[in-house]
Amino acid sequence: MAHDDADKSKISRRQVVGTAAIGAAGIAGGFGLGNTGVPATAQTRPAGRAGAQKIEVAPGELDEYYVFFSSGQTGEVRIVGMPSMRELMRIPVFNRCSATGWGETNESLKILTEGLTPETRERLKRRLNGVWQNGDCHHPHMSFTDGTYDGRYVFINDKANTRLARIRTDIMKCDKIIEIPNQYTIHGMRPQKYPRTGYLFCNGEYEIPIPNDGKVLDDKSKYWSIFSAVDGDTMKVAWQVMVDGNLDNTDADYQGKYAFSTCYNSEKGVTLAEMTASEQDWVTIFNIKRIEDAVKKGDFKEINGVPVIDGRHGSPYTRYVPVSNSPHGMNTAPDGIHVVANGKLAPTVTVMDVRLFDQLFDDKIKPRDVVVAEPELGLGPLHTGFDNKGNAYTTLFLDSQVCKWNLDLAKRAFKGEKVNPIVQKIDVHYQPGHNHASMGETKEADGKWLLSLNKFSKDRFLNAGPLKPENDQLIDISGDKMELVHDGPSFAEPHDAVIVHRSKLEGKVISIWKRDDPFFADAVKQAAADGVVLEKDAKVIRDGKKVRVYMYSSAPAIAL
Ligand code: K7E
Repeated sequence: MAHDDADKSKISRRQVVGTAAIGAAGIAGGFGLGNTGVPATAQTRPAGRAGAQKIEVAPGELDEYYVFFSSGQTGEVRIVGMPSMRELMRIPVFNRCSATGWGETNESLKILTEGLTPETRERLKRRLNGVWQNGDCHHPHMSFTDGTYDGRYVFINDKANTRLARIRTDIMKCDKIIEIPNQYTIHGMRPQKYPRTGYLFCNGEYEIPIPNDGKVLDDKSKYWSIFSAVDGDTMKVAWQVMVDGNLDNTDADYQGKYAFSTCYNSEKGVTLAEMTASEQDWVTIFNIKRIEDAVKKGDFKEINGVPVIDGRHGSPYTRYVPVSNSPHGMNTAPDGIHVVANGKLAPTVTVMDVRLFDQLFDDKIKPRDVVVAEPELGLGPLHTGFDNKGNAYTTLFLDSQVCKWNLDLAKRAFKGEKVNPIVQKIDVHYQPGHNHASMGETKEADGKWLLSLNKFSKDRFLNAGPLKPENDQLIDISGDKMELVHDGPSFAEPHDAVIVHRSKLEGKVISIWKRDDPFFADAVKQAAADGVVLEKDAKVIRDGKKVRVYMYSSAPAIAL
């Protein structure tokens, strides 16, 4: 903990890295080994569990929080109890699950195919059994009402095949999947927080020709990115905005007026050198009211059944705020005022004040005038979480640290006062992407726990082969100092999670299926047509080349 001032007596992992890197033996032994041959992590780890809050959940006790994790290329959503960090359930979405039949049953195949574009359905019909075989889940988010979780749905993106899925939280099953036309990939995805969800904002990260009908293949001046708003109730695309640059992550305000996305490659380059040439890229701000009015008055082009609005530079519907090169995470603070764009290639994060956005859209101020702080935190700032005391927690990917900093101090420093906004840095193991504070993405942030989702572990778990587990580390943030209290291995690659207090789901998650649940509606309809009473008939119906078997089971007996 080299940067933890109170902890100077302990051996720094950074010092150990420096020593080990000198000799080949050190390199062969990995950077976790110092002179003693004991993993550095074992030396720096506190002997007993630190932190003021209890993490043990005794037999018979329940966790206080649900954590909904994405899973990267695994294509599913996972439910973990916090603080015990026990995995409770997996929800198959874009993957095939032989334990539950997802991707095999008629019900799941219908959900996996009915929301695809006609072109994709046609394409998949001829191969791949009619469905995509994978997905890439980055961003799970719960629906909101009035700035906090309402326990209705969890939404998850598929970056690989440009899909958005909805999970019903009463049964913890996916009930809708749609493919979004006119864009390629959905990366950043966030729900509207106010008045409710409402919209799901989906960033089309990669630029493509619009429409992408195969006519344009190599003229990059005809390639654009798309920002989509999907109606979470109907799961239909409400509108899209064509913008400059590659959209990365997104978030929404607590007033229901604006959404905003980080953007890289403002250069419109195609090689790495071209894409990172400029000192600055930008945050694109979307004016929801103006866009809705544009849809009403017809200021759009309809492409593949969706109103597409021109939001490129000079448009009344967007504003572009310059920030340092290639910003990544986009996080609105629970105070409802501050929005943080995380630097990625720059060591800074940029803080904007949403109360200034009206004036920006009315051209009374310049884009950079909405910036109220820009603290330098360390190398590779990716994502920021928040407590309820005005502090922010930013992951530093290259430094492998979480940096705790204070919003108010950062604003004062930006105005020229000699104050240091950095409160504390803590080592995490290693390479953190997202982090999350308990309820920290809502107005009800409670400042109790922080999860650091680290993309890499070494020496933290029993060796299970060359592919190391990732490491989701639990940090107690209830006191003045962050304390690491638990290491949790996880399989590829969660990226992101949301931490939902269990009270948000109490009484909402059912234990027994209702007989008339729409999930089974087709089977119930077919049974009625076959003259079968589902609860008591055991019958085989032969219908041409199809055979339908009806049976019930009441353990240990099976009806047929
Ligand atoms: Cu930073 Cu796709 Cu949210 Cu990964 S993204 S870390």
